[in-house]
Amino acid sequence: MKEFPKKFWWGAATSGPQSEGRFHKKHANVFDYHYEIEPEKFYDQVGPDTASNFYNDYQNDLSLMKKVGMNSLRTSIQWSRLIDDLETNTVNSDAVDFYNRVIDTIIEQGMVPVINLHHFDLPVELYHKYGGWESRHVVDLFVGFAQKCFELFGDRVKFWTTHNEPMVVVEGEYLFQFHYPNLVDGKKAVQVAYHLNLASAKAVQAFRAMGMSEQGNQIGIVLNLTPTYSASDTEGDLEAARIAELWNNKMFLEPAIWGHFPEELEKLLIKDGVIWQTEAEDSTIIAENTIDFLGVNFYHPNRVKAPDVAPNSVGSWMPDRYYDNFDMPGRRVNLDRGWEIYPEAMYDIAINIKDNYKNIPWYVSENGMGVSNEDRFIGVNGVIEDDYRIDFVKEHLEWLHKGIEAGSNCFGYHMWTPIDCWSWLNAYKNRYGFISNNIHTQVKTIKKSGYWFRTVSENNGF
Ligand code: BGP
Repeated sequence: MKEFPKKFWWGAATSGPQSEGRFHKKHANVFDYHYEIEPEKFYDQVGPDTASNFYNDYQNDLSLMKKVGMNSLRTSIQWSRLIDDLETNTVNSDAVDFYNRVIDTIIEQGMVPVINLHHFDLPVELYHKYGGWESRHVVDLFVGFAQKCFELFGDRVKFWTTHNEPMVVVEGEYLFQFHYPNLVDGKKAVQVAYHLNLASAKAVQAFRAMGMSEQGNQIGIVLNLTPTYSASDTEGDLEAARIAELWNNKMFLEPAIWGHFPEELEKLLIKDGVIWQTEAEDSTIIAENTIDFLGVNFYHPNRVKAPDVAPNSVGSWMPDRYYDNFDMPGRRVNLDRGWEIYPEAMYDIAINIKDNYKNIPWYVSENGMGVSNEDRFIGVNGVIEDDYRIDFVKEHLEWLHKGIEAGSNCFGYHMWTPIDCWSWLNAYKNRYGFISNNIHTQVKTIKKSGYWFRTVSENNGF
């Protein structure tokens, strides 16, 4: 029996834009807008309009979550729903009412609500008017939105996070063209990464200035800590891995926990002429407003090798001039999503946090397996028999457990996701939930993994 620490969070994560549906929303976020202009880019042309209908179905959804043994749930408040006037931060009363009902119901169902503030869902007007996260003004507007959330819901929500996977915003929007506005602009990407860090620190500052910590509340950030493994021990491959790690992980992890950017990264960006613009007070704000706890999303490792082409080749600046992806022969893969399965990384993450990041309290804020066409696994009783998901979670939990035994301060494990939800460009192609969702009827049914998770949660281990 692998027993986990007392009061361990057994739960799952979703987000507003992926679960609620667009109902009654005044503003469009970048995804709502992208779907409006290019629906063909989305799998089967399914957009975020209905998503998993959480806006209408939240009571039933939350009671199903309770049934699969969840004692905690992360979702997000949509900026594009809560705020009516994006400049002055007046709130939308229907939205306040909706989020109040959601938070109250989560608590009534015996789950700890964890509320995230930004899950890739910038109101698109702020991109069109100001260039979104390229602009300091947007940083300040975000802080205003965050303050409203703390003020309205901080009496009941004890755990807050500023961003979910901010690096995905940088990469999707500014480097590799998988999120609107699909730019390829290394210099802007660097500035956006800086502003997202600044926005997080400023939101933490506002949180503390409002006395949230005195009320026993905590604030953190959710990062996709994809550990980097070099293809070999040659100097070139190790160097590639070091720089990939600096860019992908330390860019957000070091400011969040140590209060400053990694010196080596700053030097590299200066040498390449792409360093961010700052203002005098920023470094103090970042230094003084580090996080209380960390959320770690982990799906797959990142394997790299020395680049085939020399980094000083002629062309526009991209961070991956310093490393190429390495497809390790013989790796295990979830072919539906194309991601390598490497549960040992859970242990490496746990030890990295323990040894290099103050052994800060942290939890696995997302882990999971997106599988297509799960109807092929429906058993005689009508339940999806997703044994592959149970095996996947077990293996990850085993390695996590070893990390905890070695002293890492992990306090929970959240699956992506409770109920099959809408997943950006992939829409409903890959399903991750403990609970399936028929997107035509919105009928939701617990999968075998959901029943299994309930026993794990009840036994605090397996
Ligand atoms: C994470 C995001 C989630 C979710 C998940 C699954 O990066 O935080 O929002 O989407 O990945 O990935 P995908 O939807 O791309 O399959």
